[in-house]
Amino acid sequence: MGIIKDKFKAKSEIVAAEIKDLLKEHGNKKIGEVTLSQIYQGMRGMTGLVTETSLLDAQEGIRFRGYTIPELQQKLPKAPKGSEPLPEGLFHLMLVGELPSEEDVQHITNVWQRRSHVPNHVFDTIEALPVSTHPMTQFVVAIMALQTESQFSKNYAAGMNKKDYWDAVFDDSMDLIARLPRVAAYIYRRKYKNGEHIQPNGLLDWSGNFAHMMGYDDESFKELMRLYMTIHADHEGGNVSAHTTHLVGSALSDPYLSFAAGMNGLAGPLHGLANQEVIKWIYELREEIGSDLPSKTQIEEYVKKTLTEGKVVPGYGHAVLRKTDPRFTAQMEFGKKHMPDDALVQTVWNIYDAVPPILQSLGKIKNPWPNVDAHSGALLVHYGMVEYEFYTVLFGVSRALGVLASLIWDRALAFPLERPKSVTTDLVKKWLDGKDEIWGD
Ligand code: HAX
Repeated sequence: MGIIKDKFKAKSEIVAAEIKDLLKEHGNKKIGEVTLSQIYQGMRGMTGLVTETSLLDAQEGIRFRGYTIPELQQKLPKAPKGSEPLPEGLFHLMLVGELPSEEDVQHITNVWQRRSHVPNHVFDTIEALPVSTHPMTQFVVAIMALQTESQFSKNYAAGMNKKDYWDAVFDDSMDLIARLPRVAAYIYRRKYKNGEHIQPNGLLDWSGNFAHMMGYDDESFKELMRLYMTIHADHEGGNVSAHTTHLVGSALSDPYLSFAAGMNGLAGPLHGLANQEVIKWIYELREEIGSDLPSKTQIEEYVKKTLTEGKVVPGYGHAVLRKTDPRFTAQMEFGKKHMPDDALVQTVWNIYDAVPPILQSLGKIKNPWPNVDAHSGALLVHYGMVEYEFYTVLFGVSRALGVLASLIWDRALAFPLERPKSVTTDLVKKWLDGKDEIWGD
């Protein structure tokens, strides 16, 4: 593992020194104001975290270390004869802040191949759950079962020096990323393919091997997995899965505990579970109207019905973005290239036509445009992966890349326990009446 670890160590020491100087000189500078609405309404737009791996712009979408998704598609190394980026390359970029060479990417593929062994007790733990258990629950339970392997918690118990935290978090994170595809594929084959498991192929890249273990050896599905694993990896630090992993990690919970916590957040329908909800919603729409290719008018009526029933239109809206998500666009491009005539994919595009004006007309929705989850399921269904309850697990495997790269940075930069201040409404009222001085201006 030397090469990537040494590179990270050198880089993080420079950044840690820069931050020290920066805080010494500017530590008391104010960075915006906090409003009452923000503390009651999900802290939108309140800057309160540092995440090095990526940055989200409301108008433009995500940039990973300064690079947009189309730029990554152009600049990151690809599989032989492939045209989508290898997520190993994105991980290198997020971790050390530099575009990788082909050799850098091969090195990471090799490291993850070498470290991918999953102990038997993890499979036994999954087997102890009813097959009907939601795949995300099985996934989180499996990650928790893997926690027996944490080097960080063993070293901590043995009295590790705080200077070495990052090193053990690095090792755990690499092991965990290496093992997740095997765990996720096991859950998929267990639940949907009669428990007929497929052994890993040690010659394939991380995503290609994941596709193979799930039972999809079509080269264009492997390409989809490479794109999918790249675009879902990170979305700066405030989203629920990233923030939770970071928060739990700040208590020095090891990477397994921290990542499992983040995955519990990803399993919520307003976050990662939206990718299953989108396909479920389209299937229900198709069933209701009795056609595989609903017209724009039929879609519009169904959207209005969804809203009247007090439900959200899954795959639309975002807490930060105010434009079509570039991750949606990247998947749309993939669809146009590989399956332009697919009825479900066309339906996703027709929904894209129909939904934004309706959401906009309500006047309260800040972003009527599609997010990443509006498109992903339809591409998977095209290749026969119809089991939509599994989709959030795919998202989770990818998300590990970003949140664990960030967790390594958190420990290398010696970020402390995260503990913001909370208040009661009673205190807010007293403050508004000018009666409380503890929380004044
Ligand atoms: N359908 C119906 N109503 C919506 C909506 C949608 N797609 N998006 C927002 N709204 C509603 C909100 O529920 C809120 O209603 P109330 O005032 O009645 O509570 C109002 O519009 C204002 O919300 P907002 O400020 O525009 O959006 P938020 O920042 O509060 O929420 C969400 C952002 C993503 C949670 C929201 O847009 C939503 O629920 N979308 C549908 C679920 C979804 O696709 N989630 C995935 C998001 C991306 C992601 O994390 N992927 O993993």
